[in-house]
Amino acid sequence: MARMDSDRLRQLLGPAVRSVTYLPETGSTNLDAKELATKGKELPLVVVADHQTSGRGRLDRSWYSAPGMGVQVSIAARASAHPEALGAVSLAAGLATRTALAAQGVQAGLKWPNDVLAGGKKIAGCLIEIVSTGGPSAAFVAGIGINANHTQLPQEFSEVATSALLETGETCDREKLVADLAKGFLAHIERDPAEVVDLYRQVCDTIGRRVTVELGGSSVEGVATDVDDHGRLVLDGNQAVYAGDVVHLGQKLG
Ligand code: BT5
Repeated sequence: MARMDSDRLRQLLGPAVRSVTYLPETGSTNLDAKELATKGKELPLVVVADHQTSGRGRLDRSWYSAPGMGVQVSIAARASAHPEALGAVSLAAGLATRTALAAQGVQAGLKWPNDVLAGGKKIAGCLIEIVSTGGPSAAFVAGIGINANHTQLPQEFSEVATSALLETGETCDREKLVADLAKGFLAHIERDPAEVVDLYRQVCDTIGRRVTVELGGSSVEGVATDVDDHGRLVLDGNQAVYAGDVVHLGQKLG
């Protein structure tokens, strides 16, 4: 298995991150980061693994990783005390992933809230979880999985998923990808949440499309007209959706 160079990773991450935990293999980096944060480890902290045996998606779904191929990273940090900060955290994870992939030659788009798609296929996903550590503002873990150097993906989602290597034909630099992502994400969460939402609106591929949003048992359909200051998706100009799985039903409307 190709292992990340953890010394290089630490060097690229620099002093903005208080602690970096590199693991050749773990169950879930989100669980590891939550445990470290709950035990009072100084934030922000980063946990990176070359492989996850129980990688988690949203709503108890699972996240697939192939040993030494992907990027599995979790960043535990504290959100600002601003009421809109947590919505912006979710958008910031997608934004930072998109930018870090661009530095590896992958032009990706964002499906609300933070699925990262290349050529319409999922290349990365984000899972944000709140952690109770006390203190003046919420602590959270942002877990991001990126299909980096996979030469193929399991048949069950090969039609709907891709990797950086499959998109560019080049092996991507996983240590740099992690460092760019973590530093970009931490810079975003220092910003005014309204600024993050503005940046997000400029690159969100969902705005302007007819969509279905699956809400766990029910679904709504409409035209995604905006993302509001809380990071919610606005349908038809008047219905704000907090969470859900979006399906893009067509091209962007003029
Ligand atoms: C996500 O969930 O997209 C969030 C994934 C977050 C994974 C990271 S890895 C580091 C950290 N530690 C963790 O344990 N988790 C985080 P969701 O939107 O629910 O998408 C999950 C669905 O995507 C699955 O049900 C599959 O259909 C599909 N899927 C699973 N693995 C995939 C992969 N590697 N690439 C593309 N699609 C995948």
